[in-house]
Amino acid sequence: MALLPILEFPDPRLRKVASPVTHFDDRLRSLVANMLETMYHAEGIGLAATQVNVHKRLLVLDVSQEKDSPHVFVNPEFEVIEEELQDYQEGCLSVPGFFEDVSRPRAIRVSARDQRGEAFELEARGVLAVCIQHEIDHLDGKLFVDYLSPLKRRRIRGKLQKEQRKSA
Ligand code: QAP
Ligand code: CO
Repeated sequence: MALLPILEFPDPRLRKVASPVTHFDDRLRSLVANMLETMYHAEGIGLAATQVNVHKRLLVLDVSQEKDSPHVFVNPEFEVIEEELQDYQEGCLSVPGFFEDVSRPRAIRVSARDQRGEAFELEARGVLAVCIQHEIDHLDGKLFVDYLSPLKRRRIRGKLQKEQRKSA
């Protein structure tokens, strides 16, 4: 297994739209293992392939307290089953150090495949619904900062670019 480098806002590669996974092979399963290792190491609850510069429709998450419930979603799609919005303070491993409220539909039905190609469906609400919507946004080149005011987004971009220049 290996830790993968995580792209940081405003890297333009975070804006790419990912394409569907077509091969459920050992390469995919090894990518899934590395993404889970990277997510746990970074103390995240979700990670999309886009964030590790792989532009395939794949995400991993674990919203459990014990960090013992990894979930893999390949080619995920969702429909809203409760339009009512919930606010949740979101962060992102690609926007380190910043957390802001975002409103999203509070309940969704998700259909996806696992890393073996097996189809499944689930209903999600609470933090799981937030996390799945946040990660699917990544696959479409969207970030949670896109839901903030232009002023907040600009401040975050400025601070992160300054950090990135220091560490470059
Ligand atoms: C998306 O985000 C999410 O800035 C996953 O310093 C976040 O795992 C969904 C993280 C909140 C629902 C609610 C961010 C860790 C992790 C940071 C993450 C940081 C350390 C973010
Ligand atoms: Co994110």
